[in-house]
Amino acid sequence: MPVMTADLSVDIARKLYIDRWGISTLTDFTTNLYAQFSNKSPQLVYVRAVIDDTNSNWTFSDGTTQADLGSVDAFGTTDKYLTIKRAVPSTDIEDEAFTLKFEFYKDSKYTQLLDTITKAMTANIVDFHSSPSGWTTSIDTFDDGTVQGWSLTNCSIDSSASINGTGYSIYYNGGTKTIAAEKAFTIPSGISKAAVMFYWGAHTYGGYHYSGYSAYFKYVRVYINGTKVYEDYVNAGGGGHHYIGWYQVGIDLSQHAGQDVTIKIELESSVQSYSWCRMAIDDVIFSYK
Ligand SMILES: [Ca+2]
Repeated sequence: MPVMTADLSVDIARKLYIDRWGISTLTDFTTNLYAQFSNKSPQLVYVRAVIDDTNSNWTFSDGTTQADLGSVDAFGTTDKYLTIKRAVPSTDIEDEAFTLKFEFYKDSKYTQLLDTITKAMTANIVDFHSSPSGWTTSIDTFDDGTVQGWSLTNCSIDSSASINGTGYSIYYNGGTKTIAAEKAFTIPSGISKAAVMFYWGAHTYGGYHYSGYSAYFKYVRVYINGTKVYEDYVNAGGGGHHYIGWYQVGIDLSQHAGQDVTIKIELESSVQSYSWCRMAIDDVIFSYK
């Protein structure tokens, strides 16, 4: 007997942390969310995300409040990437609430609704570079030329890139590679907010003299104690030069109050012959209150 129900769940970080310093010159900014969907039913389902924000601050990157994300595999898990947008605030904002609703449909035309999951979100948009009051903040700038406690794989501290214009960053320049930086953080007990934020940037070059050769910056991933909690499928590049700029990622650690956690940041490139990808990580912010 076929049944018309689905057993669905979604993992998504519900507390957003954004360093206002890095977006202060923009009118609007976007931030990328990572959602891991699990579908324990034997049918393919289609997921639509809806932003419900009574203050109309947040939309998806195209300015709408609805995004059709495509299918979630049967008897399996599927990763989805959402980009949401807000006007840059002129002062720090904490605990700004909005709702993210996921609607699951039986059909690709999104007409037969099976299930709905609602997630209460909060956003903290704070200038962490200005020692915000109430927060305990440290920033690894690498500008002293040292690793500042980070263990590096396939990358090094280098003066070729730095978000301050002078100084150093974690850096790689070369062919196809996954680079990683790992460090342990102690999150005190009794705190209500905690996050690691960082900036990554990339510059790719595909050898244009050789048809079809290209270089791509592929993924940003973050792991807490070895478990992947964030992924962004960037997939930017191609032939010629592509300047991918600086972007920031914020990871909620508030659920780890009273614990030591290991954070691993991973960047992945895909490069063909006569091509390269330069990747950097800088200004890793650890803050809690
Ligand atoms: Ca730096």
